[in-house]
Amino acid sequence: MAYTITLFRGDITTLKVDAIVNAANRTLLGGGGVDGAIHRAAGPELLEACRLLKGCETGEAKLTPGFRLAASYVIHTVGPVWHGGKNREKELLEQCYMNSLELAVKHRLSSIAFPNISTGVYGFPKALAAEIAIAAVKDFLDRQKAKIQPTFVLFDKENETLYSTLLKKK
Ligand code: AR6
Repeated sequence: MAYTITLFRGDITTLKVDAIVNAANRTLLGGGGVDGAIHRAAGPELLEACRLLKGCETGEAKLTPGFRLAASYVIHTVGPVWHGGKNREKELLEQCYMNSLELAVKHRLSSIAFPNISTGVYGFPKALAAEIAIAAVKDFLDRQKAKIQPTFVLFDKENETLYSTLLKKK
């Protein structure tokens, strides 16, 4: 295995990795939660760069520079809103992780940090989201020759417990 999954409890905007992933909305024009924190830390240039992207579909991902962040890039992805689980939510969440990693490969990045996409305002059940996130990242990286080190950023205790339990099991 060419990668090690790291867990980090805290604020994603402090991480010095090649790319941090933003849990954005389809406009890519900012919002609350982790999106708001990333835009505040990166500075107004990030919003200008996002405007040029003309939005992003759910499950897809787009890249900008990191501007004032310690991270070189921000990969913006749009998680699904949880509507009970029968609207392709699981598949779309998986695609957020896969498409973000695909962009990391394309840009030859060697480290990436993910927030717990969709588990805040978008209401995705945390335990299910954690399983999907870990499985998607492992599945992608197991098939990938390029060496990319992934970090899951856990902002709350519940997610920290979920991720550390799931990673111990596997
Ligand atoms: N660092 C790491 N994780 C964080 C941070 C931070 N600074 N702040 C919050 N989280 P959310 P969503 C965690 O709501 O559910 C925005 O308004 C948070 O605890 O940020 O995908 C967008 O513009 C949770 O575990 O994103 C969209 O409109 C996780 O990040 C919408 O929210 C995701 O919570 C997207 O909703």
